Amino acid sequence: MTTLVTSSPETTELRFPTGFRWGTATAAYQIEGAATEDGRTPSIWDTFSHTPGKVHHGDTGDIAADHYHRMPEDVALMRRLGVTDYRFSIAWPRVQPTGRGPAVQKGLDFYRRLCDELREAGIRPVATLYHWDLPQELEDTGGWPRRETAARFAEYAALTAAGLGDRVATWTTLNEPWCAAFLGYGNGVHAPGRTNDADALRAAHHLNLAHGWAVQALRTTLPNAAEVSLTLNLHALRPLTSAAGDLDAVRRIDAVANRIFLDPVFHGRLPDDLVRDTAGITDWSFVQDGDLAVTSAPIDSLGINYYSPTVVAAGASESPSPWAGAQSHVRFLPAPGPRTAMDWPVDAEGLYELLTRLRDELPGLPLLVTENGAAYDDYADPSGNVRDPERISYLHSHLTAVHRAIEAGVDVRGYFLWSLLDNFEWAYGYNKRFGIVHVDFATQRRTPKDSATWYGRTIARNAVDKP
Ligand code: IFM
Repeated sequence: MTTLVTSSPETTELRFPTGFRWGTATAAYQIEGAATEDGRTPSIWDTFSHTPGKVHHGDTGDIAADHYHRMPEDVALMRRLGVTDYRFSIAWPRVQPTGRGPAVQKGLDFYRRLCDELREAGIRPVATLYHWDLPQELEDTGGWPRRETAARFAEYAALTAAGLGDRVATWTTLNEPWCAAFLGYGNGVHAPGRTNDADALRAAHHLNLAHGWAVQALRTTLPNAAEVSLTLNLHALRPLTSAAGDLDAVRRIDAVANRIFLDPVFHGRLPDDLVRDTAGITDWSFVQDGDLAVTSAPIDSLGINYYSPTVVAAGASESPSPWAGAQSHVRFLPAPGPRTAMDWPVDAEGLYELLTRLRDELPGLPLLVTENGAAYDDYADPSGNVRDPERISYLHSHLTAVHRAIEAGVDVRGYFLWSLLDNFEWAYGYNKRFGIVHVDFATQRRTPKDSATWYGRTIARNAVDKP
């Protein structure tokens, strides 16, 4: 663990450990654009966003923040912020169009140039192999509910590691497999938009398997020093009351949202209660002998994406839901407090709860907060400034929670702010702005918001003010 330099009663600041990694995060489909350039083929998100009624306003990622053409400008923005790390994702349909065959050199070259630009700026490249842009051809042959897709992913991981292994410091296999499985195949609000609980559970298992096979491929291909990781959007769950029914609601959602990934990946098992709760949907016979040894291949760190907590109680919620069987036993309630433009409650305590849970459950495993941030209705005022005091307050409270977790003995190695740029926010299109840099999508003009200045100062101090 890094040395903790912490706060004393007299100081007015909360200081982070020496060597703490300060980053920003983005994802390929949300910022790159250039959807048909240099051999890239459609992903499930191209198909989904071009399907009428799926994305707000009919927005697509065809152009997005045009990062594919403006990458050096965006790296220069990060250099000015002083970030130590940049978390980006690699577009599978750019590197291995259609999900089969050899890597396309032009696709790899874009990421080689990005890494070179980052290195030049003194920024460590942190790459995610899958942030939801499955090649459409692989969906057409069954998508994540099909086992073969996991094998395809391992091949793509090996090809990409062979092409970029000399440049990328940290490799993350998957981003938020819960969303890929349950929003993509459960309630269908994400691509590919399918609504079948059994498929969602199969997808979750095959994503775990894809992760495990990819870890094996990365270990074989990469230098020993490479860090291999996974990012989960774990749910910070609260019961409405301490009544048994509400506590059982927490258990059910914990099984289908958290332990469905944590148990196979870190403990080599499936949660018994998950298998029992979902018996009416599937018999889990798609889990083959040896799979759980694969899914639990050791990794070097775990990334946590956190935005807000979830309050649950006994009851029932609407279908289609992303909760595979739990929906008829659980209802979801609004958490109290202020809300972001996503209508998500602002509650940093949930991040502290998750981090301390992981300290106890996975002792010795370094953690990274790989996403945290907030959407607000930002705009450039007549003098060209973008004032976003609510975002600064959100970031401050969450960094305070991270600091408190470190003081409580959690080995948090870094924090990646979501997001560097305003971008394509999936089903919300360009209607939600998470960036600390404002993007005028009509002109692609970038304007750092007040929160960017605040974050830059935080990085330079390696500290935030005491609340
Ligand atoms: O924009 C997304 C990101 O792609 C994954 N995590 C949550 C973010 C905000 O919704």
